[in-house]
Amino acid sequence: LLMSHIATATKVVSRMVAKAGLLNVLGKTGDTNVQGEQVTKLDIIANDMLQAMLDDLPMVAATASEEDESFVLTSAGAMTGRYLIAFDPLDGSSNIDANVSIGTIFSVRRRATVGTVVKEEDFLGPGSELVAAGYAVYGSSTMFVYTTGQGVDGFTLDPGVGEFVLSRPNMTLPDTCCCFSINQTNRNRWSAGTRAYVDHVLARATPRYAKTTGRYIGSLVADFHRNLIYGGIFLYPSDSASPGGKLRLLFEAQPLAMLIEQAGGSATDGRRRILDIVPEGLHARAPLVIGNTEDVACYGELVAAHG
Ligand code: AHM
Ligand code: MG
Repeated sequence: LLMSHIATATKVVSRMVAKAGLLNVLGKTGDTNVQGEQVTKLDIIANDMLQAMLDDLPMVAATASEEDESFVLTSAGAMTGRYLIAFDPLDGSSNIDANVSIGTIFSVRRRATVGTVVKEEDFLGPGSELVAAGYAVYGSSTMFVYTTGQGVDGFTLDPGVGEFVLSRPNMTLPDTCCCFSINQTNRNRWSAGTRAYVDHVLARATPRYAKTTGRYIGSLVADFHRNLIYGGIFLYPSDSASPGGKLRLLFEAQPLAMLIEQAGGSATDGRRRILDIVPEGLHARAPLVIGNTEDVACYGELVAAHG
């Protein structure tokens, strides 16, 4: 029931994204969010839609969003609900106005005690405690991909009937590093270890990287989805401008780390497994290195050697 409510919300967001150019919902609102980023009109629409779909579910106690400073109690389940939902309602929002793929990322956590008022700390467990995670990607088709800890399944939205149809059962990473994804304009801000790894890949001198190709969309969810299908590695490392990383631990890194591990891959911050990191706050950030285990490990070795 919970998955179907989240999936329904993503169907509505998918329709809004598809019609955005016709409905005067492109562009920015003029506000900045808790992250200090420009808020787009579709960010708000997607945020409101997810919150509304989860508000009347007695099993959900509260939701937390990348767009909101604090968590929000639901009307139906604030005291009794067993689950806490965290989401990035519209990831990749800088790409919206250019019709480039964007998406929604979510995670589900079971709270320790039911029947008490939800506290922020209830959200701040390691990702290893998640009971489900997933995303929708609004691309050339809309896909809904999720895990409940027993593998990863992908569903394609059939717009004719308005239903998600199982199109990629049991998704697993192919064992090739097809795609290499990093924003290389940040190079002069990287650590020596990150530069060493990027140079190693770009040299294409080892069998592993001989056929690797660079791919970077700038929508994490779309970059992740492509790499899950083709194999590869995505990196948003710490750099001198963002020493703690740019991406959000709760709203982006944790759910995608659960998915990648379920698909046979790994996610680290360069040194630690993402799912072991305890967030310091709802909007905590983390460096993210995610993809095939062999490649994530290779990055870790070069960071350990060079810093
Ligand atoms: P957001 O669109 O939810 O704010 O997410 C941040 C985005 C990610 O989707 C993407 O991976 C990253 O920021 C791109 O950052 P950059 O433009 O610095 O390469
Ligand atoms: Mg995001």
